[in-house]
Amino acid sequence: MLTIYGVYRSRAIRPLWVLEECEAPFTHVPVIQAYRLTGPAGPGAPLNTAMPEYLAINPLGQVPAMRDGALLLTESLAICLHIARKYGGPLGPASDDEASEMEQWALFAATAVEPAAIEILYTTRDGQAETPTGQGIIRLAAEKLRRPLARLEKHLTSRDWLMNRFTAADIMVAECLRYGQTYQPLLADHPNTARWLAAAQARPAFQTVWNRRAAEPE
Ligand SMILES: N[C@@H](CCC(=O)N[C@@H](CS)C(=O)NCC(=O)O)C(=O)O
Repeated sequence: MLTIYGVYRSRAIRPLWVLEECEAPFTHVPVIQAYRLTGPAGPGAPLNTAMPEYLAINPLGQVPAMRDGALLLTESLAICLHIARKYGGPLGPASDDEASEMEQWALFAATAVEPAAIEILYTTRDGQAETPTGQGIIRLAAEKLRRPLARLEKHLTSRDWLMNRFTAADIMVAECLRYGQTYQPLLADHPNTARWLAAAQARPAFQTVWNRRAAEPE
């Protein structure tokens, strides 16, 4: 049985969304980030990323991780690709070319979108979005996203999804872009991308994982 380690309030939500879409059975081990706990090593602390038993699974001390038989993966997008290919049916690639296309979108998500989008998330999360410093950080992050968003916007002009149907590519890019979504001008200037992201997030599988995320303690 496939096992996913990581709470919904983490990048584990990416493969958990893929699994929800493909309705594949799995075991969920809700490992929480140690930095979110006051006493991660204390008695009664929940299973967390700093515990030796989790470091034995991922020495980086980060979630998610995935075990599938003898295979252990510790990168969220690699896990998404694996699940989509092996269990996802149409969510995964139907040919070698589609596999390459999907890998391209995974790398685009991780390198062109996530680093700047997460600056927006962290600045907002830390209550800095309205301060002059925070606004500067967010404007700079939005500028870093200008070309990736222009690329997405053009690509989505005549398409509903990144590939010729909804796939794991949409999940990976949508989840990375979500980090920047709180900054309204970002999507206001990119209507095709806004329409695509809204459609992805309206899917029942996303709504399910999002509600599970909301049910977890902040
Ligand atoms: N590139 C990794 C990043 C994983 C990551 O940063 N996970 C965060 C949670 S979203 C984490 O576990 N942080 C705990 C820590 O860094 O101490 C991936 O995409 O899986």
